[in-house]
Amino acid sequence: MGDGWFRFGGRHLPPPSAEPVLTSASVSAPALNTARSQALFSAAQTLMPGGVSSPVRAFRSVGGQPIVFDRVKGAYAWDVDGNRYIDYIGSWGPAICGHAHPEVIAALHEALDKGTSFGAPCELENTLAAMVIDAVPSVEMVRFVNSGTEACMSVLRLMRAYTGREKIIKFEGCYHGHADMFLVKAGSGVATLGLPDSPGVPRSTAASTLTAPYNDLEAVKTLFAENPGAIAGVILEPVVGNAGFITPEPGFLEGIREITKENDALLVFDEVMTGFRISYGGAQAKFGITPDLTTMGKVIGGGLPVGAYGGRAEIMAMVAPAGPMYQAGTLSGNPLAMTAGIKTLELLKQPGTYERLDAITKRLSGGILAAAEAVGLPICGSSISAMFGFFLCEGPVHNFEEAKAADTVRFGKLHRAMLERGVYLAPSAFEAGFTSLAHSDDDIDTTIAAFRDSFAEIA
Ligand code: HOZ
Repeated sequence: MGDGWFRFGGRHLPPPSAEPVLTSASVSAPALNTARSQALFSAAQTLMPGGVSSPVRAFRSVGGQPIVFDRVKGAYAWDVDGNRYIDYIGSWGPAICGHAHPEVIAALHEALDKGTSFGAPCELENTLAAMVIDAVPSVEMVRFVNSGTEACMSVLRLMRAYTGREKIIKFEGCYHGHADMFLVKAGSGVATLGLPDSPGVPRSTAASTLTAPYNDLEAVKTLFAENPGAIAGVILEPVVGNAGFITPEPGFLEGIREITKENDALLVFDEVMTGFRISYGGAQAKFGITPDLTTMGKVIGGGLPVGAYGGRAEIMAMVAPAGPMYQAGTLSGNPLAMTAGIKTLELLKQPGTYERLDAITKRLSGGILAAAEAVGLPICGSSISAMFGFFLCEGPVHNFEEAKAADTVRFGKLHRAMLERGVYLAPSAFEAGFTSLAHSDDDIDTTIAAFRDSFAEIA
């Protein structure tokens, strides 16, 4: 279903250097001065576990030390040593309009003067809720939370409350945040670090989470047959972005919809990554499959911490105070996050947005493929709208097992080679790439040229 191609304290630190702009790609890359990044990261490691606030960004699976960012704007990130990178992570998804979009920043300045958090209803919640309901087919009512993890753990409670059943099915390699019941064969950082399922998760909790390979309808049917009347529902990434980028096979999403209906179970699309990225209405609008419930995050917060879950009004009526299923949050629906989300969705709604995202991402992904093939490197990958990915293997890749067979050691070398040429890719073979409206044609060309030289270097 893809679009065609396979495939520390830091008390004494050096001052930032002048700004070398690493835009042009040449086979031998200019040496990257990251002295201040390294000093800061050494300091960070004495202050925070692994030196980071979230694992993947520690560069553990690609080698080398992480780059410490100073600022971001448009398609670019600048590190503390003054190096500029074309950024294909976009804060892991939110920056679809480009980092620090001037209209988002202006709206935030205005909102800031009214206060940072009300802990009381605010009109902006109505506005963003109405926009989400209008855009996302499955969503008739929505609850705002503060992260994708919160959205997914809340939706799971709702699945159980509504059905009176405890078990759920998730797919191997899919990542639905770090709540206990989802840390079973999980993607993202768990896959990146090659961790077994996390210590600290009660065995009894993990036992309620059944898993199946992605794109395998028969495995899902078998789980339902083996657990009659016990499965509350199925949760999945309709396009996987946390096991690398894996697309649903034709008929897979349709099949899951049918199986869940047949078993009176709920279907949940985790659209934390795909929501407002694959299309304005998310993957469900793109593929025409309507789940019962949807989780969101990233783009709907416009770069501020937000998550949301929503779905059929009858199910959402279970959520407190309308119903008995408890879920709450001090900062939920805060005016700054709502403001950034509203402005971001307004920008995305403008004509031509998704056509542009689709065109540049296709060109980028096609260019990556061709560059690898030109030097005889096995590669497979694809793109949908503003989301892309590739695996260094023959492919195609349909599930997590196949994704894990790709060459992750070579990916680490590629990551470093790209960094030295001024391109910042996700520091993991198990994360999707993200483009934005701020990426220019020149940025895409420069990136493809950097891939060409990097592949030549590592082949
Ligand atoms: N959950 C994100 C990746 N899918 C965050 C990664 C990080 O910042 O470590």
